[in-house]
Amino acid sequence: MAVHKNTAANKMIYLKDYKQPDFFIRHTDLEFDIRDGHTIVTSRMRIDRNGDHNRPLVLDGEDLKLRSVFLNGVPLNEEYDYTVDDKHLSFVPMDDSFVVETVVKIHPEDNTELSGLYKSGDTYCTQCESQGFRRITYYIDRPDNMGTFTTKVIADKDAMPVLLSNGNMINKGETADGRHFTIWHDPFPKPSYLFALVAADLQHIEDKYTTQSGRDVTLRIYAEDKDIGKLDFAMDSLKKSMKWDEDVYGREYDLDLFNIVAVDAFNAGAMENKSLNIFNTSAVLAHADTQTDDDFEWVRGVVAHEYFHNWSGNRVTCRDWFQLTLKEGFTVYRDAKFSADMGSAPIKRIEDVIGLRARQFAEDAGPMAHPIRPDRFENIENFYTGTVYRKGAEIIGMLHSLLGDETYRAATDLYFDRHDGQAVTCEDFLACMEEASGRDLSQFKRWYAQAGTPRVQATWERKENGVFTLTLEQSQLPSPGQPKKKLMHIPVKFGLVGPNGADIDLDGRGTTTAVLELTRTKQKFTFKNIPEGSVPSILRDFSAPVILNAEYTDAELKHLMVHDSDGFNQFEAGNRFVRGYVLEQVEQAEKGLPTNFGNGIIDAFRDILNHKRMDNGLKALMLSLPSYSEIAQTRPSINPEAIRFTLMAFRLSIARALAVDFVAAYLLNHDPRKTYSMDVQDVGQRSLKNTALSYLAETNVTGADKIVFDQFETTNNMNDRLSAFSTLLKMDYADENLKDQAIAQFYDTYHADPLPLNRWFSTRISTAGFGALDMAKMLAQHELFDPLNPNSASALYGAFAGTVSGFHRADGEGYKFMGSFIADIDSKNAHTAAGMVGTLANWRKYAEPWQSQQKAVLLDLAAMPEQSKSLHEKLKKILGPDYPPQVGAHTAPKKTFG
Ligand code: HT7
Ligand code: ZN
Repeated sequence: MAVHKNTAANKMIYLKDYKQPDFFIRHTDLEFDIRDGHTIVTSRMRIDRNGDHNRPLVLDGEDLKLRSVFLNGVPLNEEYDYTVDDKHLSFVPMDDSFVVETVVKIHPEDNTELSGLYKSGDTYCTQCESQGFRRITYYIDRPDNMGTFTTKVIADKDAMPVLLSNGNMINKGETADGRHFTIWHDPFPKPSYLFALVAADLQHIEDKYTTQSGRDVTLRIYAEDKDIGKLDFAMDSLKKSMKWDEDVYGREYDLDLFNIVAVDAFNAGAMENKSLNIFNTSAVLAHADTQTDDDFEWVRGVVAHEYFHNWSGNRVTCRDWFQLTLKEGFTVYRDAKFSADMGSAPIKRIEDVIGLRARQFAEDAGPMAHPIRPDRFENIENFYTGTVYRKGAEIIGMLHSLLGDETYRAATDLYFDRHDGQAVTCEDFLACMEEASGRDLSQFKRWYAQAGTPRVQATWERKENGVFTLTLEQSQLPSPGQPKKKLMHIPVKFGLVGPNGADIDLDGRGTTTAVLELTRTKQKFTFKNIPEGSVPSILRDFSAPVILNAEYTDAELKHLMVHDSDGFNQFEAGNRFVRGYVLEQVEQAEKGLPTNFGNGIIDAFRDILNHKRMDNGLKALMLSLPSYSEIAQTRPSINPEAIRFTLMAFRLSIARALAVDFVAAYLLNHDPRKTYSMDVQDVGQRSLKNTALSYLAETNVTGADKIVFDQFETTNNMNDRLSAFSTLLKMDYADENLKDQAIAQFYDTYHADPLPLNRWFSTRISTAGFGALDMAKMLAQHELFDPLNPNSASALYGAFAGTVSGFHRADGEGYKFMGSFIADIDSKNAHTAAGMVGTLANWRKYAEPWQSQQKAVLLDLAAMPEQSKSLHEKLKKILGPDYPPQVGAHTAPKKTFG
């Protein structure tokens, strides 16, 4: 049954209060007896006192039915020997080393939180990060308590032929009553959050990898029988990741077996449990018939990410949850570089920066802003954020830029070697960076403690004698709890693009990109012998997570768009150019004045489309408009309707003006007979072709709907099918019969396959325009919609939140619809509820009536008599001073234990 938490009991936890655990659990023998309707978990823990004290042993536990406790083999009695409440089991041990055995009963079948041991369909699986292990058995459930584990899993042989846990299988057999068991031993001491177990009826594919030192590793990926043909890409990605980590970081895999298991119901993308990664099916299944190019890239990235955690996270783990970015920021950085090496580096970088700006910058500018290493939290589950992950990765990238390739590698070698087997802090990581480089990083460390996005203003001056002076100036707005900001250490990669389009030698020694270090409020950088007409390319490769303001002329931006050798800045020049035009027009629309886009921007788009040397993938990115979120962030008071209208009008004027060019680009790049591959050129070609098609569909060119429908019907891959499906449903001028046919055909083909079915849900909502709310309401009643499955919930409600004309309706009904979902789901899956409430986080930035309507929904949620800890903490932050004081002072009904 779902658990309602007592919000009044929420307690703030501070980094400064960190103390080592009073006891360490050195080894744990676990036994899981999985029965229909319940599981009995027996745990024998070998425990040592840490230091000289007589404080009690306090074990964490949640939703457990305690059956018995033994100390050194002697049963303990609740009345005299131990105390137990709904969070802890504790007693005072006399010995310095002792053995505790507990037996508990749990109900995985009723676990809708998907934390601890739960069932995804017929598969039993676990999710223990960050505090799920305490929902399996009593334990010192914190990352600095590391020990070895031996795990016995007993279950019905026919229903669950596959029984897995961490490490190596050391025994298996049958029980006297005809069931079967396996026993696993993991020799690497680990925290409980890395524990995993799977009991299921699954099939697998198998491969082998020989490590650089010559050890053979068996690789297996498990999935339901129906999905077994969709695992090859993940296996290939795994092998490539293993090789890449050896080549680039010198890190080798350390066990004989590496398992991945795919499950349908999962609260995140995947989990890096030691040698038994558990994956959301959306992050492992990849097939041309059912997944898009983006899905394939997501699979490649997540497989790599979880594999890389074996070193950045598992072998070297976090001392406490405040240090989460130590493993997550670092690992995101590692997986991003891997993906860049496997595909197109500039495109990967551009996509990551688009994502960073849309989500992390918005988070950093709102009530949820926090440093990459927060110094306080109520519930760590709320800190798996864009800031900890994505901004955390940017900070590692900046260190890499400052240290250079060789020194960065020496520093990571030092970190892994020095801290192997330990639970450490961000300071430990930075100490290795300092030691290997001999640099003082004390100012740089502020990136770990300071929230918010710094701004950099760039101005420049050219003198007739060829001297070029760049002035950089930094500033930062206050963020919640941090009214005054300190100066940051910002690496700014810089180049000059000469009048002929070639990079200028900046120092007479062939340097074309320099890393300028901005550490003071204002600094000048001077370059000599710079030819007239050279254009500065600032913040190449987006070398720091900052907002760069630079007063470029349109001509300078066009020069960079066409010639910059840095792919990111080539994109950025186009983006800056378009953003300028869009913002001007949004201001017009806000005042109720007509919009007008002029010819300059149309010509720029034509130049991009017809550019002879530009990569197709880059063209497609440059032809897409800035997102709603990107524009919204720049507005002092957000009027969603003005932004939506402007973006729509802008797309339409481009589509009309360049209709002929888009037809040509489509025909040139559309080849329905081509075999599907994830080759970079092919991905770029599909991307450009589908962008052209979507523009084309905005016009009433005769027969455009037939072209789109034809692609939908005849293509050999989901990428093009879904793109055509979405384009067709959005078309104002399409034959309604064609739309109905496509909707029915898509559903008939994929309704039994949850991942493409989710696309059917989300696409119908995102293409419904002003009908988005009615569509979402209708689909929420669909028999195949499952709000308890996070993928399904996000396909419907996540897609709905992205619809400006549905979610941000002027009558507030969109917000109410979201609010009632959050209220319903919170008692069943707090993770989903707390995630969805983020869609209302920036309510204060909205103009009226949107602001009051969002606030009303938030206040209703805050007034609920019971909220999960996660939702409660978020509501308090989001509402800030408007959080009603009486709420949260209530006491939830006391849970009866046992
Ligand atoms: N380290 C993993 C985090 C994770 C997680 C966190 C909260 C709730 C559910 C979760 N599932 C996995 C994923 C990763 O970053 O690799
Ligand atoms: Zn991770």
